[in-house]
Amino acid sequence: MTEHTSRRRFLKAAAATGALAGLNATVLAQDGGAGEQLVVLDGLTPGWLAYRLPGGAEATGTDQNPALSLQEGTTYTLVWVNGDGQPHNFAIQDEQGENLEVLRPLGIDRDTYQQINGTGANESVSLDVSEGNVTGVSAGNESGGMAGNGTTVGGDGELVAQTEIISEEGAVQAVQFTASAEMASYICLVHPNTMVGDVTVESGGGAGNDSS
Ligand SMILES: [Cu+2]
Repeated sequence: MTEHTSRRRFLKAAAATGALAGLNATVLAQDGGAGEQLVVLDGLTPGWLAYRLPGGAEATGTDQNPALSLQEGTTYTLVWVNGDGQPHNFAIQDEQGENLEVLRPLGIDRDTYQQINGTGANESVSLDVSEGNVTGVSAGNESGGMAGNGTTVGGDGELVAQTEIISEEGAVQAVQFTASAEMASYICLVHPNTMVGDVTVESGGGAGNDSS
């Protein structure tokens, strides 16, 4: 507990003293960097499957409800597809089972989801996010996968505690969220007993190398 507090204090101090290199790197990684902040799930009534997990964890596509290991303060983009035509949605809960109001919905169309899902699981990818929409993805080298069709979705900047329920097989959804220590699980609120997995958040982020 003390450790955690002191680390937080260190982070605050680092930010205050202008250790902005780290901050810029995070922003860069969000819309241009490695695929480590990208999560790709398949929503199925018996459980979520993962095609891409954060932090380079291996996604088998067959393990049900794999844990999401996140770094505190890092922003992730999560895209998922309705895999079975049943109603599903997405929320992140704390240990008490409260839905956390941390999700920023992004527009995405099926083609873009397919492009994202077509990238190799350990391939580095960048997402093109423009005006609240995921508009394209480039894998590895810049192979210009820009599909500039804007599927408009409301409220840039508005955070929600749960996403809309989507019921059509093949329908897709995308959200962004920034990992915080209170996050404990991800869940479909229609199937809270089967579609639920752990979220673990490692505090400190990139501040592990305090060699001052
Ligand atoms: Cu569900």
